[in-house]
Amino acid sequence: MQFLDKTKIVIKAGNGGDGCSAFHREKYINKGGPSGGDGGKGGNLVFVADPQLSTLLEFKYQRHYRAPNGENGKAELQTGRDGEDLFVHVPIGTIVRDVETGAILADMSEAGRKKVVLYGGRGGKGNARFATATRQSPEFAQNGQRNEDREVELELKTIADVGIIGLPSVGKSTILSVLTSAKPKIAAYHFTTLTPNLGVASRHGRTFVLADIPGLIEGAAEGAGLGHDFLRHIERTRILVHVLDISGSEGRDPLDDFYKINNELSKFSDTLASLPQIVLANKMDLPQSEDNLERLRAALEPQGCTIFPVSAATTQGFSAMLDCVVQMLDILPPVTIYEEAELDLGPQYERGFTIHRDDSGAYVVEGGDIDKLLDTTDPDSDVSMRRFQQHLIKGGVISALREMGCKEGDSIKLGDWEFDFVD
Ligand SMILES: Nc1nc2c(ncn2[C@@H]2O[C@H](COP(=O)(O)OP(=O)(O)OP(=O)(O)O)[C@@H](O)[C@H]2O)c(=O)[nH]1
Ligand SMILES: [Mg+2]
Repeated sequence: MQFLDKTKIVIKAGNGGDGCSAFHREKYINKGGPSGGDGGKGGNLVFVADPQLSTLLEFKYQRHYRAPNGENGKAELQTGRDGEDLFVHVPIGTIVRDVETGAILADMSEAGRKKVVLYGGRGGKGNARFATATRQSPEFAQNGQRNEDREVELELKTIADVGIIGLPSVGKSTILSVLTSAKPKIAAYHFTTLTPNLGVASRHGRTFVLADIPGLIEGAAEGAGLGHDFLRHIERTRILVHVLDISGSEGRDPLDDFYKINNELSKFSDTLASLPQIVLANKMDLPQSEDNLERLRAALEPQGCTIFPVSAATTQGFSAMLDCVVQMLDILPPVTIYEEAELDLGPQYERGFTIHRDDSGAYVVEGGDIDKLLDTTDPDSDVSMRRFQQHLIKGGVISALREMGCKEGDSIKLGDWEFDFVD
């Protein structure tokens, strides 16, 4: 099975549909009242935490997610249809981060949760809306609000109560299979487990989720073995179960193993290093295990470490460990959920504008006032363009240009538009 736990995609909410500029027509009536309908709202971009999914793999193949635009308004006061919301399904535990700002937009940690991450643009008003007592035939309509592509990073950080860690082949997956109904691959070679496995355990009617990850080896932080990338999947657990091959069946000293793994944990993150840990001395059915257990106890128990001797092969010793885990979960804080940034409600125009001259000598006018004006101007309509000019005058842009020495025929740039200054 392929697996992917970090990737970037591009998302966009739908644009608002443009308002329509039209006049009511009827036989024998030359020009009726303004009848242009409003544009529809653009679709929202919504993330959904889907329990059916366990990898971000599909996002490697489809990278663009754009919600449909609102329909333009039509004649006879017909409002354009709203764009439908686009639902992007992600595995539980996926964090959505804005690439440009690094802000967390969503933490999809609860099954079934829906979160609007980008709002669709509002539709433009049709010319019918602009009719007033003195302006009975407005020929302009408003453009819908435009949205832009945004790049977001998806990161899957599994949510589980208990993380199972240890060197390869110490029996982590076997233990998961003993405690839960999960059927992970188990074999007598290293790195049998290649991606995280989840399972649900229960004890006296209480249930909790266990995550079994690939084996770690010394130097994982520097990329040895499968590296330490999978450790992110146990950063959001509440207890670590550290599994040791207490028989030393592969010729290692279990106490050495214990220190090696903890060393790798601290290299990865403080979060991991400070999680409460219990030790499972596994493979107690094999020779040498009693002696090694004695030594382990003598070394670690004085430091406050709790050790449970078990055998996954004979399934013995797990009751005491399960009781302990359940008791600990009762008092430990819940799994970390990340704080989400304030929602982006589409373009929010800041007030004001600035003018500077570019290399070609053109006067470049920029700022929220200008963006808003450009977004709501329809360049194909004379009346809309006249309103645009009036706003430039009323808003002080023209006089500011004059003050900067702008003369008849000089070039002015507003967004994508370029024109000559006419005084
Ligand atoms: N004798 C004995 N063998 C065990 C015990 N637990 C696991 N094993 C064996 O140890 C080998 C490795 O078990 P896994 O559960 O695949 O080990 P793992 O820690 O998940 O290994 P990786 O996924 O490679 O990191 C298998 O051959 C198991 O049958 C045990 O309690 N006693
Ligand atoms: Mg395994």
